[in-house]
Amino acid sequence: MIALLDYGAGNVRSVINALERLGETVQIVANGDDILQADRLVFPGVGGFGSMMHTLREKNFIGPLTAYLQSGRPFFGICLGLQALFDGSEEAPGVAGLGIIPGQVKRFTVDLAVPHIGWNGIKVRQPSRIFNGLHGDEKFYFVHSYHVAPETEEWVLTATDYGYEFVSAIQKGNIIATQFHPEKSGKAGLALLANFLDTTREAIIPAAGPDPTRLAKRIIACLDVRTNNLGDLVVTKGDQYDVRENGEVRNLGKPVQLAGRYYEEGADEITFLNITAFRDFPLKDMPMLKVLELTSKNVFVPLTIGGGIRDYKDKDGRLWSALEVAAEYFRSGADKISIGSDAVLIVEDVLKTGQAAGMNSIGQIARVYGNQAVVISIDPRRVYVKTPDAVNHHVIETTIPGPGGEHYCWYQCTIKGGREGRDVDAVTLAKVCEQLGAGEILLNCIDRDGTNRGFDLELINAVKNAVSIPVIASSGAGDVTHFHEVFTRTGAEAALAAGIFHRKEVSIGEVKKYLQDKVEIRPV
Ligand code: 1PR
Repeated sequence: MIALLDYGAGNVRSVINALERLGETVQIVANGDDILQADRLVFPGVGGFGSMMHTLREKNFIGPLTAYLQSGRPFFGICLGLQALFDGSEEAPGVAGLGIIPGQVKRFTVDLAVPHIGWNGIKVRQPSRIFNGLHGDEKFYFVHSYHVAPETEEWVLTATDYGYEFVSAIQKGNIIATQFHPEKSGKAGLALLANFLDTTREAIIPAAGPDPTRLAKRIIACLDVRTNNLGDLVVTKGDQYDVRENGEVRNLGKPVQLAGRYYEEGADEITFLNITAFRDFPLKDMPMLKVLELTSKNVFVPLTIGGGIRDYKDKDGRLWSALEVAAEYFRSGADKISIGSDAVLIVEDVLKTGQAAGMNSIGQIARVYGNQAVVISIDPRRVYVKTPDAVNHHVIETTIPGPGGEHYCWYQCTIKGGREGRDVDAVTLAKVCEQLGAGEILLNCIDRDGTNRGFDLELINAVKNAVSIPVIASSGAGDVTHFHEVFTRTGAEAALAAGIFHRKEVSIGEVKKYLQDKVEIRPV
């Protein structure tokens, strides 16, 4: 039995799944006494530092937690569960942390995308049992905008490079805490957690060690999901967003099985898009929640879910906020949610009124679950114009002339799965969403979707140059060289593909094999 401290702010499902996979029974801490009685305690932190400390105080957990930490019993903190051990954080000035390790939590000051999202390495500074069986060159999944800065080196367990070196794990006696998420770090992460659970294992320093460590470019498998004519939930795939063939919805497999296959093949993340949720209430019958629950039991890399995240009135007249819809997804195992149509409507509002409605879904969800949990999925298509000032939008000069020989175009955002074009361009949308609190952009392209012609590099560069959050390039991958192209000719942090993986034309392993030694990746 292992105790898990859940202060109700986010996705603890994946930590529970990882611990259960390792044969543990997990008891969720309900009160201070449960903490005091625990033999081993895991603390996965999510959300913001201020709200975390506030909730711990409100629930009267601070005293028991401090007593537990001073007792010498095994403790594993993850992400904010590491940051909580420090004196305070720039994220919430004036809010005291637990003060177990002297030092502060600081925001990244780097010329790189923040949050730091993805798979990065570790440089081991001390022997620890958690490294048993690791080579030392494994990568782990990070997602954070703040990092810890201890006053002394004494308890630094690992360091990682992102613009500069920061502390990525600490160990003080039996207290171990990592900035990265072992529960989302595939087999290496599970091995590390298994080592923590078995306190009899020997403390070692792994043989290899990268210096500097490098953030990997991510390869993401995307599953567009909807119900087919028979009422079954299937993975489908469109051709420029048209998912029907001879009147039938294309059926490329079952969501849970396909996600499992991509995990085994080495996908760095998996994204589910519920593509018809704009018209159906996404929580009705809850099939996607079931898909997430089942997938997250076997897939230990980050899961994103999109489709229908907006305020909604159900058939009984009950109003569901976008935050409530997202909360259901997080509870079922999602690590990030993606917002498509609603983001366009929010940005239209901002552009019209000069400010966002206080209750907008992007800001609301980011406040509770953290910016990194909010992805904006953009569905743009090219609109050609004759001159750069023909429209009041972000126009680019293009090397792919339009049907009338035009050398300029802008990228029009659409809603409802490409069915409705709106008067907002993709660059403006990305910029405004970043200001509203989004942590990442999933940049699709209707012109390229399903065509196998490669990514639209001009679109990706235009958006990437306008924002400082990570951009996931999507749509059009047709062979391994397209991944190399997108990573060397744009600044995209990740590349997403669907059709080539579903149709088994190229496997994720083959993509990674091709990129190995050319681009930093997480080896399979
Ligand atoms: O608007 O918040 O309800 O979210 C709906 C979500 O569903 C959006 O993220 C939108 O992109 C997605 N969506 C809606 N309709 C479709 C469709 O295809 N008819 N899928 C759709 C979008 C695009 C990619 C695809 C890549 C890679 N699919 O996700 O996987 O283009 O494909 P490829 O590698 O085969 O070229 P909301």
